[in-house]
Amino acid sequence: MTATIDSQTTLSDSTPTTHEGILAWVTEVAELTQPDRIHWCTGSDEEWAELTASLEATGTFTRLNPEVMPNSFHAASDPTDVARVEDRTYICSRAERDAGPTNNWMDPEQMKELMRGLYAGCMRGRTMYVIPFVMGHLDAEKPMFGIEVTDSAYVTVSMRVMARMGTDVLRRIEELEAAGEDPQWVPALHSVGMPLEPGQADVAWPCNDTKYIVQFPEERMIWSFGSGYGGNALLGKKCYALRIASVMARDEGWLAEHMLILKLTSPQGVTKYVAAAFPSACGKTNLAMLKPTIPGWTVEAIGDDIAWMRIGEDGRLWAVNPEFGFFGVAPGTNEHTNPHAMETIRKGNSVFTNVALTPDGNVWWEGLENTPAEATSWKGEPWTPDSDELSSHANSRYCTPIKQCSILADEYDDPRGVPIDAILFGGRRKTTIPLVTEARDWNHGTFMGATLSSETTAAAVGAVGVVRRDPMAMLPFIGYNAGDYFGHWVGIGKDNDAAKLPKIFYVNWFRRGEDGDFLWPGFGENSRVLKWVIERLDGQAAAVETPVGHVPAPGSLDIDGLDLTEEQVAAALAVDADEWRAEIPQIEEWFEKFGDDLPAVLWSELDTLKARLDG
Ligand code: SAT
Ligand code: MN
Repeated sequence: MTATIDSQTTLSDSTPTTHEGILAWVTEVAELTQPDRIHWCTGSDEEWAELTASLEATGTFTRLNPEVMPNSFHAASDPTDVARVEDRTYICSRAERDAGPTNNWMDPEQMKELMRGLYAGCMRGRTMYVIPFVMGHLDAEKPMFGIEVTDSAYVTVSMRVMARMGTDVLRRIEELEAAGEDPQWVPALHSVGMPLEPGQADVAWPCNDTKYIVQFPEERMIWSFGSGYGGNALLGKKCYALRIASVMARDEGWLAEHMLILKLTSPQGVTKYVAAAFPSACGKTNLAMLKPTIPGWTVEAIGDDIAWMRIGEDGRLWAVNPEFGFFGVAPGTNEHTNPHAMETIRKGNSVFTNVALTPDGNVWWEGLENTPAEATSWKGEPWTPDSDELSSHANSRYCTPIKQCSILADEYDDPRGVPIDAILFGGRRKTTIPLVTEARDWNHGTFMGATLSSETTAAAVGAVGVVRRDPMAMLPFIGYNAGDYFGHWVGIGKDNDAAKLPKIFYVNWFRRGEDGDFLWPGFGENSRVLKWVIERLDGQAAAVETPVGHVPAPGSLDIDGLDLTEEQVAAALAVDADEWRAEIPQIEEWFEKFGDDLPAVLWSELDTLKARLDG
């Protein structure tokens, strides 16, 4: 064993905690993984400066020109480590049925044995960083703590952007314990899986061909090995705030969802809060920071990826964003598609991964303005606009502090969150799904969510553009049996006052016409759809009933000043019975996967849909 807690004062410059459980776990991990050094993260600016400097020294980071992008860094991953690895992601519940048909499963003890083999000595030659973090607020009623142990400085730096972390978190855990409470914390172990032998030179992006992203739901524990990429390695994000939290939410009666949260204010000053679920790389960040094109409306951002929602004392559904930063898809982000993101990024303090580097020390990606005459591609190769290859990986990312967002709503800082008025489910579909449809009631909305489908994107390794069911945009993130998850959604509707719950809508910005072009301009123009949604809540906007729900009545969607004809709008809103009939067997096949675990009301909803299509 190379490093112990006892010797850590000589190995690390910071003071560890007195918390016995945390100390015991960190010691156990150090004994298994054998790092050269242990560093307890403080979260300070000095620590950031040291870590980013060390990442520059190993070639992982290139510092950007401070004049254009202050305190910011470019990183290029190993070309094989660019996205979430869903086929290497496991829910290791004790019983296989509890992982359900949508997750990979292995017996937890078998998985631990296998991974202990991988972890043995895996941090040799490296520093082990101990990152105390909290998802959500430090002063929440029940703060959601975690301790990530990682051998990656890149992960440590990124975690500082994405989560509240450092000494304050440790102190809060100790304080609660001293007060006689039993603060829970999620142990989250991460290794890139590339030990260094004495004298062996490091590489810019250490990783391992063998990858495992594993959640142990009953133990509320995460083990990740072999990847340095965001969703696989920043364990507070998808692994904790969605997979583990969804299990906690099931047990405790709340919801952990893959949703943005936004605040919308009408010209009359009426404020509403909207949560919206879309699969990865389908525009959540753009919608969260939308700049309305309709006069007098404003959007403020609260979150762009994850919403934790609880029924409040008033019977409404209250949502918080547990994150502290944005981990957005870079390509396509520009002054038109997301001016607020651009403004947020330009303030610096950001990490850019797998985008192109320009000769003047800035970053560039496909879709950004001011195409450079030459650049270095994410693969480190010379690139020009004539190159056959893209300059940036399709899943390249910016990692930026949320507090830099000038349209961040004040409510972001309120641990109670905001009461949600409307939930949107959305996917990326060329056909069939109208621009916007309102559910008849909670169960119908749950049916819409449970049957949500989308064309796959580059956010996960695998084929792109294939239609798959992605229930509530949570397919890769439900930490338990998805049949039970649907039951949990149905239960929220049953156990609460329907009048106080959000209304549910299904949207599709990505429908195309016969010419292959998008039928709807999207981005800022989506404010028109939000306006219709809000007006439906107080019964102001007109709708027509269709077999799949209520769609805007002709003339009720505000297209003032938009370069679209009524026919084009009608095409975006059309409900084509034949297209929907073709969808039925796919939904049946999807539902059959869940056997008896599928709530009966969802079969009833499907029967209702069939009857309405034929009626
Ligand atoms: O998984 S990440 O958080 O890295 C990005 C995504 O897929 O939403
Ligand atoms: Mn996401």
